[in-house]
Amino acid sequence: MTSATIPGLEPGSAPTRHQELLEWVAEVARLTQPDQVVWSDGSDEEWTRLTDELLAAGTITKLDEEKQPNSFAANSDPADVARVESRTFICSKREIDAGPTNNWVDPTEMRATMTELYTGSMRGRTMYVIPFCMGPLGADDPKLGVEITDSAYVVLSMRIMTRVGPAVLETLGTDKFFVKALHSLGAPLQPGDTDVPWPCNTEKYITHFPEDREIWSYGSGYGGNALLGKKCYSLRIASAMAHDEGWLAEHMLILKLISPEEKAYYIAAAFPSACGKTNLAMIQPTIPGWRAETLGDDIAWMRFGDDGRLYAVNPEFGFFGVAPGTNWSSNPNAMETLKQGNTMYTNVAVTDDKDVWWEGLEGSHDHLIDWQGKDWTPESDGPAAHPNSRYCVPMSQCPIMAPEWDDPQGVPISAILFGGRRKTTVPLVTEARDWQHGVFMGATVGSEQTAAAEGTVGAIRRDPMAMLPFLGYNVGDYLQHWIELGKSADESKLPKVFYVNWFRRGADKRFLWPGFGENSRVLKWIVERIEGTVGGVETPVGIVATPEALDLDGLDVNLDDVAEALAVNVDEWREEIPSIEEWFSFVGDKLPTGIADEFEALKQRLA
Ligand code: SAT
Ligand code: MN
Repeated sequence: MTSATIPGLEPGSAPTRHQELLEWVAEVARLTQPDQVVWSDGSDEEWTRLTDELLAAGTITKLDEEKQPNSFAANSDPADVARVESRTFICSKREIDAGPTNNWVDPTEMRATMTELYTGSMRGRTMYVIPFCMGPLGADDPKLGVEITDSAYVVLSMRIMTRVGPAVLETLGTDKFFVKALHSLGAPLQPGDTDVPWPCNTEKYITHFPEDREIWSYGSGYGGNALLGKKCYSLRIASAMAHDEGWLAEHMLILKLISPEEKAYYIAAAFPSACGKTNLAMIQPTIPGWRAETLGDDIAWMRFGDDGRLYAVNPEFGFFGVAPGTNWSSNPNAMETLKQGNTMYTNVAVTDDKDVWWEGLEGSHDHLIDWQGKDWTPESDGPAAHPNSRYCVPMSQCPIMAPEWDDPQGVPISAILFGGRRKTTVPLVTEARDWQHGVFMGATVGSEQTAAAEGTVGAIRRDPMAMLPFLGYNVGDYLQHWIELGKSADESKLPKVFYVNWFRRGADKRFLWPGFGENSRVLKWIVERIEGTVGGVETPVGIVATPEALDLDGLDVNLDDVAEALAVNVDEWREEIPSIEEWFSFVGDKLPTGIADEFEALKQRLA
């Protein structure tokens, strides 16, 4: 088929006059050779048409309309269930600019390899063109993108996760810049072939060209590999943009905490995966009079406002949350969000009456259809839901969404929290002495590996600012960028930085701190530190709360446990030194002097 004969490519048929976009769409269609080109408009009609198609293809199951209105459950290929870090590439022109934490291939070589893979890769399929915007469309400098994909599941998920629809094309006009995000499942169909429910390819590439602000993805249909507005654009490409333009693209939730005096504090927090980021984003405080609202659970874009404060915007439009462990007690607000419907679940289990279930959800079932579409009973071997099964749901449905979540101005951040999952050593909450010390804390974020990720369970993986898999450039340059932003700002207006660890355990392996909603007690201490109304103790690692300074009213907890959760044990910290040393030598020559200085000072304080 020549491009002239691909339906949807006829001159004048596209809903835009943006020349560069039209040329790119035609070029990709000539390369990938789809049966037709369809421009996505994000409409309800499109949602119905595509969900009907995926129902017929066996990709998704319609859930019970009463229990899960307008919602569906998809099962992926069992080999396509998560982001693939080993197949994720930062193809900067120079290898040094990708840094030691990323896979790098020369961009010319990568483009050649992938161009070959894309040749004819959409045969027998529809090529969708999805104009989208990360962050509010009304921003001064809206961050636009266009994803081309041959997956209807991606079209549906992008409608939930990003701002789509005719207003995006309008904003694009005839010449506005946009990020080109190309995605193909790599599963062409020959005439007469029958399709599989979840097409993908065993060969996968998740590739970024940071200087060109382009994303090329091939072979996977799942999550961050395929919904290119999320980690690919809003973290990897955006972090490179942010470095050049003087702002921050971070793997952070945004939380609004409201005191009994009705004063609002905005908090951004970065944690590696499996540390309860979504639960904290939707926390229900247990202390009387305190309330919380949310603005986001995964990504924050932060820039200084005219008043010198750091303002955060969530670029996303939906939640793509891990299902297992989510329930009415760990995260009632997520459960309420899902109850509203309009949700695309992936790799959860489905009950006989077409509701969803996953490990950790209330209720038990004698029979389920598991994430691989097989019969499941409590006697079955594996879990019913995949550990990385997800819900994809519009953010606007969350009952505690802060009204200002969609404000292009963003919200002024008072505190930045870093944290990880640590059984020992790291206190429940530590305040950084100043910005540079806070950047050092972020640079050394470490978390014990859980079973859900690659690597040895229990080993500590260093994950700077929880950005390890999401940096679009050299980690040393990234840390330097953080330091410089702090230097350029009015120190008194900078957010205070804290390090939290909800996961410390006693000698008998018990958690020392109850976590979940009770974490509001730690948040209260943080707010009081911001206000300067509460004390803390200077320790070699920073300013730590005392049990007396924490509001423990009504909490059924052993005071010794709290003291142990807050303890700074110098011997444990000395043991921490070699592991930080190893991480910094991996970062290499680009480790900022400021960070090396902080490390030296810490060693001296521990000596
Ligand atoms: O698959 S995603 O990258 O979107 C989610 C995650 O891994 O955090
Ligand atoms: Mn994330």
